[in-house]
Amino acid sequence: MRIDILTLFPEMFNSVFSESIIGRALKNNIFTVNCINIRDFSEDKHKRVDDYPYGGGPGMVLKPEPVFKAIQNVRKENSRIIFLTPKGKVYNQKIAKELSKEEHLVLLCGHYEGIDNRIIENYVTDEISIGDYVLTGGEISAMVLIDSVVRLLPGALGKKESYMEESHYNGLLEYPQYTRPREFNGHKVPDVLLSGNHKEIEKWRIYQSLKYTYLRRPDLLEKKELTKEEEEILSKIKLNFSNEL
Ligand code: 4GY
Repeated sequence: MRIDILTLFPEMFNSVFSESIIGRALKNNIFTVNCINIRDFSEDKHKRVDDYPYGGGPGMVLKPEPVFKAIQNVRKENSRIIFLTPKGKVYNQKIAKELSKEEHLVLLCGHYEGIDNRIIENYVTDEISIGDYVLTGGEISAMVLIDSVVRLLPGALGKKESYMEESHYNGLLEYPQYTRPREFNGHKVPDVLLSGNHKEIEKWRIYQSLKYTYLRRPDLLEKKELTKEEEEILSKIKLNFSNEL
């Protein structure tokens, strides 16, 4: 996969690509990335990229010409040209999986009051929101998207880092994790995890996943098809915990 980032603040991405799992995936050629400064495509001698909004109002708008030129400079036949905006489709793991199968992502990061809408209407293929809040620019959203997509690329995660989506917990909240010591500040690790009884451990984990999902994200249970065993466990959870909803 190739990722091109169009931004006014390319330096913001330095730490993402030098540190951690994403940095390692880059070093291992799991993907390639290129940060392009939209200002490099400014037409005038003062390198201006913003202007006053037609119709009045506060703030400034990113001019269309430098953004268009930046897009033309990187776009290929099959590029997804993604604008990060609170007006976009709300991002989730399903979209991350879909994007991880693409050959080329172009991430367009806006600033000020936004980008001239003619760019969005005519040259952007996807508008994506990472959640219902407003940031000062699209860079952090682009980082969220990159992190969540790159970890799905073949070879990005080590064996020990393999991800939950692979298992049948898919679509449920994760069960709780514990490590040594067995007792910490008087708080003990659940006995079943020390029992060595793999069947019981598996049952406990399913129970925990279903319980957390029922209490915190019941909307996820609506979407998911449960096995007969899971349905049985869930009905017991409902009897025990409906008072905590
Ligand atoms: N929420 N999801 C988001 C955002 C900042 C003005 C357009 C979000 O994705 N991006 O808040 N972006 C704005 C800032 C220009 C982008």
